[in-house]
Amino acid sequence: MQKLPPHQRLTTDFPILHFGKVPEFDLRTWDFRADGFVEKPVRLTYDEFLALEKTADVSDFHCVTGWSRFDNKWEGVRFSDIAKMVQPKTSARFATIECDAGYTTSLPLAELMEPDVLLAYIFNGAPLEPAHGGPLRLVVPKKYAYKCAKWVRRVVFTEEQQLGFWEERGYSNTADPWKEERYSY
Ligand SMILES: Nc1nc2c(c(=O)[nH]1)N[C@H]1C(S)=C(S)[C@@H](COP(=O)(O)O)O[C@H]1N2
Ligand SMILES: [Mo]
Repeated sequence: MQKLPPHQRLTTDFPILHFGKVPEFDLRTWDFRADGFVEKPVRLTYDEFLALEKTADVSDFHCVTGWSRFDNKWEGVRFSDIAKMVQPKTSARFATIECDAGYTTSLPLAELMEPDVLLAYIFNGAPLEPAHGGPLRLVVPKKYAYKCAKWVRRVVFTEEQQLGFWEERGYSNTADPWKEERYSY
């Protein structure tokens, strides 16, 4: 039996929640970049991204506002596979995820390297809808969902942690739902 983190309630639908409006994109010009403190920065087209090794993972999703959704099947590329490709310098200890529409979040590399952290483009067997972050979103099952950035375009490896959009506005930077780390105070 799955458990809910403290003070979360279960939902079976999939609420749509984000700041601003769903950004437009054109898969013919869309690209994904991974750079910063790395040996081999990359820029990939959508087709090149799809050609990377694909991994599936089923995980639970916990929004800091109090809803959780169990058993989401994500398919995409493991963050660790991207890291393997770009080869972070030894001084790189964090990454900032940059998205269309200006959203950002960041995490320690140690947490991003977990095998359940994906850059996902398929949700429950179908192409990820734009409203849920399509064409590409980050999925970090062990964190509140504001770490699960939608519309990802770039991963920047950094030496110091840059605070993300919600983290700058009072939400916890560590965001562990099991410890109920909702706010930064
Ligand atoms: N780009 C972007 N990603 C985002 C957000 C956002 O405002 N912008 N909100 C986050 C929050 S708070 C949640 S709960 C989830 C919601 O994902 P969903 O709309 O697919 O349910 O997206 C996260 N990723
Ligand atoms: Mo959220």
